[in-house]
Amino acid sequence: MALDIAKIRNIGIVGHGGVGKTSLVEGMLFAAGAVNRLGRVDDGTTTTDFDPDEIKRKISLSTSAAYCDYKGHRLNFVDTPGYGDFISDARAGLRAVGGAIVVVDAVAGVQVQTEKVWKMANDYGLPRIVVINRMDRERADFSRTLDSLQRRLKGRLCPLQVPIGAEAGFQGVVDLVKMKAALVADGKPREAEIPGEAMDAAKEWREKLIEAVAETDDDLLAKYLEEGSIAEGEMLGALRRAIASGTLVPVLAAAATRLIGVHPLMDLIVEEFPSPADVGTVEGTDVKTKAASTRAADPKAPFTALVFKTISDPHVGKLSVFRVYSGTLRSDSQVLNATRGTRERVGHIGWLQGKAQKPMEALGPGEIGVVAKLKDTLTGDTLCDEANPIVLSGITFPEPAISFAIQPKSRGDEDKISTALHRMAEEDPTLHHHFDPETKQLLVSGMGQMHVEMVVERMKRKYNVDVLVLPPRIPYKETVKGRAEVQGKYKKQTGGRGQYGDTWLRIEPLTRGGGFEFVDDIFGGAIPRNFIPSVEKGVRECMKRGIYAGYPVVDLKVTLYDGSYHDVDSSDMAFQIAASMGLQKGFMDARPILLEPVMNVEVTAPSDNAGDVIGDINGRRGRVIGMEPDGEIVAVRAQVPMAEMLTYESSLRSMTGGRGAYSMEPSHYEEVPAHIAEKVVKEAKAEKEKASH
Ligand SMILES: Nc1nc2c(ncn2[C@@H]2O[C@H](COP(=O)(O)OP(=O)(O)O)[C@@H](O)[C@H]2O)c(=O)[nH]1
Ligand SMILES: [Mg+2]
Repeated sequence: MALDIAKIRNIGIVGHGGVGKTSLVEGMLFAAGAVNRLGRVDDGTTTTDFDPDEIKRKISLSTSAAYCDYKGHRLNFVDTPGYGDFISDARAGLRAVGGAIVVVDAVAGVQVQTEKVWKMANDYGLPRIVVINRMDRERADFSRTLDSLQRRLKGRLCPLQVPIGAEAGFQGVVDLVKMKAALVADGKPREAEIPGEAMDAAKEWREKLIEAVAETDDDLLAKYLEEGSIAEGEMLGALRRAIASGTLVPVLAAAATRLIGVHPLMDLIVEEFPSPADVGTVEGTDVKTKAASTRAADPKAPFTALVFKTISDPHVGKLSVFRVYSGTLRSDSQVLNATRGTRERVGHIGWLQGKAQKPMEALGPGEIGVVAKLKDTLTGDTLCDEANPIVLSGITFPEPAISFAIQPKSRGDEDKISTALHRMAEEDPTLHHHFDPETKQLLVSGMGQMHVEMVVERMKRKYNVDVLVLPPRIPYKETVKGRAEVQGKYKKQTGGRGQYGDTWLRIEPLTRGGGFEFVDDIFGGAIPRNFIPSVEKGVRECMKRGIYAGYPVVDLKVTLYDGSYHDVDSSDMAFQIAASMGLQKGFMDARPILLEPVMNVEVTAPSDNAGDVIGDINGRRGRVIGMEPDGEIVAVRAQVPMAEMLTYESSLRSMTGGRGAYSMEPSHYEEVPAHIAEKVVKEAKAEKEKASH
């Protein structure tokens, strides 16, 4: 028996790291009786922070799912990480839900990632509830936090509650709709009359709430202005519509670890958040016709689901966590991965409670489920009925911001590393890795230093390989600015048959990005036709190895315009060597230079730090190309040489007190200033000497 769609609520819990999201989920699970002990982040006992890395660090690193039944409703929670390096998991989590709970800290107020997740929720058009949590802390302040919310987040935010008591004396909240106090005693909710000291604030804020609700509805506003009040029933109806459509965002107060404000939050979710049935249909692209198509949230419709999280474990294997949009998925069946066009066998399916699975026979629309061991399925893929293929819009992940080179500590571990990285990348779409043939390094790229460090730790713990992390070698390139004409001649006469090749080469630069051009300008058979490809090959191989500092040569035109040969001693090999000798000499005569990769960098930082951020970029030989203020956050776009960005993460962190974030991607190559090129060449020579000893 599948769940009643109208009774399902899928909720994403998002916000800056450390504000109490995981604790709030735990509180709700406990309040609903889904767990019989209230787990604590600090003890590593919560349902949704079950990974050993999360327990060790006491922070969420990855999206996880849990559920409870409350007042006849199924609440599916998607708990997301709040730290910058892992925030794209929150975006993926929000893709699958019908509403978001945005948690903020009652002391810190709006933080960098709060603004990010707010934008994500906007992108998906999600209704949301803001919870001001940790109200029991010293210096917790509801109205100041509300102020920062209203100033920095776009939308109509309005308290639905006011707190009773403050800091350690925080006891509960006044429900401004019912005008009753919601307290907790021994973890159980208790309704009471509004205590005298909270009465004035309650009356004042109720008036503001009515005004805010009236403003969401023109007819209601007219009535309110005329009569000075609105009937309870009308007001509730308008409030419901405003919350469901996101035109009004209610603000609540809570102390998750003390279970204060937890029941009222669940009540609000049940009463005001839309069910998957309210949303009705999901849109996608019909695979056969390529036209837009929809699927209804109906258990009898063709099956459609989206995978929003992949968990990979060396023991359990791969788990795909998905949200069903239409139809019914049965265990032991077969589905189509419409994104990849492959068939997948579905074995056991079930609900997820943190790391635990509850096996189910069938899962219907609106449900969040898990399936093990799909072959080709990754996060963002659509699973559907084979006869009715449809692709839902996927999930986009940002490009990596930082790369490190990794090296096995013990020789022979290369295969293990590659298996581990492959597995981890399945689970984490923001983790990339590739072998760079130019620098001969295995590069691991991620969203930040902490992300890459995590990957390395996980490799050790889960896959039993120890690696060294090195800064990546900068993939410099070499070219020339001048021209030269040289002779490359190779002649050897030792014993039997000799070697003879003789070439004259003209070396010239091409424009940036021009690559390589080889021109055969031999007339009159100075070199026989059949040896000319050998000359080109000699030139190409020499370019690949590099001449000036051992980096590949680009943007070069080489013209073979003369030479000579020997009837017996000339050979392919002799001409290859001759050409290579010629190029090596001519290249150095033609004013060689180094080119370096320049990155497009985007930094977001608190506006107060804008001056420091820009000064620092200039100090890194960077060019600021744009600046966009966005509330109290400023986005700076710049181009900076890659070589100057290796230490950026820690500088940005100390400049902005951890509130800055950045991303970068390669833009183009530019000439390295002479004094820096000199150093790079020197280092390359030293390295070469070392290697040859
Ligand atoms: N005083 C107090 N501490 C809390 C509350 N909620 C969470 N915490 C603590 O805040 C820290 C971060 O909580 P966590 O749930 O991991 O936050 P998340 O990163 O947003 O998931 C932990 O040490 C929690 O025990 C609360 O309501 N009051
Ligand atoms: Mg958490």
